[in-house]
Amino acid sequence: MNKKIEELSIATIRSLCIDETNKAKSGHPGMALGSAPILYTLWTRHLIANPHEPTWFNRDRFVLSAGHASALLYAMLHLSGYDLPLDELKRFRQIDSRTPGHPEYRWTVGVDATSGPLGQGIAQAVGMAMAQESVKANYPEGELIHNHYIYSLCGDGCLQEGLTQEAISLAGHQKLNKLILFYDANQVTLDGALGMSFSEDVKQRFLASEWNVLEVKDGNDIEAIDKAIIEAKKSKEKPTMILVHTIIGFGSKKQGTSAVHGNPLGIEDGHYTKVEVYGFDHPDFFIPEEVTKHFADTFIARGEKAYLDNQKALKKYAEKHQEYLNRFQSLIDLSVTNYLPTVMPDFVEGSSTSTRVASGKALNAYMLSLPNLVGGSADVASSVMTKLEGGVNFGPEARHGHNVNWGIREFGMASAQNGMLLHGGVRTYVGCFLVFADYMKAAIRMAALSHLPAIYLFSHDSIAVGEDGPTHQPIEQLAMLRSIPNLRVIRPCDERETYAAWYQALASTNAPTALILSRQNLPLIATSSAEGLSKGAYVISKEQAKADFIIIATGSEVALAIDAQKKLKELGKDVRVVSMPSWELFAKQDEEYQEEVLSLPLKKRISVEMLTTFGWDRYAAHHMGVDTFGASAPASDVIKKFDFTSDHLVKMIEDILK
Ligand SMILES: Cc1ncc(C[n+]2csc(CCOP(=O)(O)OP(=O)(O)O)c2C)c(N)n1
Repeated sequence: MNKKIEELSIATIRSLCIDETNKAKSGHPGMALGSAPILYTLWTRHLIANPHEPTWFNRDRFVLSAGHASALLYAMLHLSGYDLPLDELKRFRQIDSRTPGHPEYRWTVGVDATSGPLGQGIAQAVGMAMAQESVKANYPEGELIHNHYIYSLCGDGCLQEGLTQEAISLAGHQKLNKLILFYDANQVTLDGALGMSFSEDVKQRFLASEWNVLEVKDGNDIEAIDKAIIEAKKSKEKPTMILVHTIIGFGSKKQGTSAVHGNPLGIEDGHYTKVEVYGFDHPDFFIPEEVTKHFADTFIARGEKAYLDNQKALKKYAEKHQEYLNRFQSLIDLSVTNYLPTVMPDFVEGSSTSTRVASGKALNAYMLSLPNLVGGSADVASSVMTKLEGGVNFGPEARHGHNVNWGIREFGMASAQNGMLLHGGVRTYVGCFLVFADYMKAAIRMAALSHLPAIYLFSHDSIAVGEDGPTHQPIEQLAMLRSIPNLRVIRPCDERETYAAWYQALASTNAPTALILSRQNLPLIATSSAEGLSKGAYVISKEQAKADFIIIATGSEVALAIDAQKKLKELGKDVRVVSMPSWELFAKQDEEYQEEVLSLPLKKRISVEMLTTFGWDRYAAHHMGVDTFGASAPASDVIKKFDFTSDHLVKMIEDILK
């Protein structure tokens, strides 16, 4: 390879990073300048993707885990022919530009994952690698049509995050050999030298987690980087970490210090760095023609050829496996509605079951027609009912398996689930106790922000957990989940609503769904309805003639509300009961419907939910809830202690109506 064009290309990339951040007067040039040769080498010599078919399913994936180095990614995407014009680089970090502060999936073409919250990118890359294995193994000779690498770039910051150890440990255990992680080891973070807070031997950590570890001593040595990638791609059993020693802010007068981590170089230092150090004496945002051609000859040519080869492979595959190919192609985009049964099963009137068990049954029923559902829990499969009966465990020896044993890695699990969905071809669910949703919060937020149809099964959904006590009894978690934009939270009241909730979750293609499930048995309510659930709230038990009052209940409290309604009737009070499994679905209904369901003013409504009352003010002026931590005792005693009984509800309503 012509050394001159390589040097010129890297100088161009680096100069673009300086110009983007300088023009924006904002952004993070440090890591971008330090790791430019890594991405240059990857892009021009290895990465396979087609800028003209940016969502091509068999492309390699790239996750910039250190999302703050976004200026670098945008420079790479522009030079590689993606639909990201130079003007967008000039509008880096400005309102509505395609170059936001941190990379955003579904916003900028060529960005494979939203990243920026440090650590999550690595976990997402791990999920991508899992999804690839699952897709490949679930089709006969799947590797003929689907087989690619997953690359990620992280910095010191990502590896300080606890989440990454969960992800690294999982990837090693799962032997995800198609995963290649570059570690930009520049020994500097935002506040200063990494040594102020970190002294562990990262290589040993990866080795202990069953990874391949390679090292590049000089981050400007592209032959050494290339050699490491070639070596990493040969790995048959292990994911590979390539530790690259780099200099933060390479070339700047402030190189090697945190001063260049998150501050643009400024005009003077920018000019000095570009001209004196890189030998790049051109106007801002200048791209030499040879560089454009170099990217066309390397990255673009390789990607286009690989794309055409893959199209040929798909055609050939069709000769042998047409039906499988149809399925393969129909499942890439995450929509599974064509596979969902349209009729609900019959439920046994008078039966009683916990909604976690109902969820397990629903999952297994839907699985019969859904070939690509993969999921599991953080070591609580038998409590949260996340197992596919008769299913095989997903693992190195059984990539076709649909049951994932995530281990006790809630955050890693939720974050990797995002990666699986970003990759596509699979639909997923993950489960744990509701109280531990807090451990997953940042990944749930990421799913919602990235418009991923993740599914969360959260069981043991109130103080009715019982003996495990306040550490295991969720109080504020439901309010937390409801506060996340674009997350649909559904707390079904019985088996029928649970089936319907699963349908809603699977039918979604661009929003995650959390199903909130009870540990304790709940009676099947004769008037519960799938259609009602789809609207978020509905009248589940009508008033006799003219309602004096409305009880709004969710999940396990719906039966209690109906019980109170009966008692109130005997006292001459005419009350309506509304089941409100989902605020978000209800908020999507038109005003007329909303007013029809909640036809009385706020002060004539009470919310009943065995969790915090926080947030319920929007639907009711009165609340029956639990605003303190719970207590450890058998469930019935805890419920008694908190007076969560229909008698108490009756008394509250009588007092209000007085
Ligand atoms: C979870 C999380 N915490 C904090 C931050 C803020 N932050 C952004 S970059 C950074 C330092 C990262 O250090 P490193 O990975 O070494 O990047 P470099 O200094 O090399 O650019 C911090 C603390 C963040 N983006 N995400």
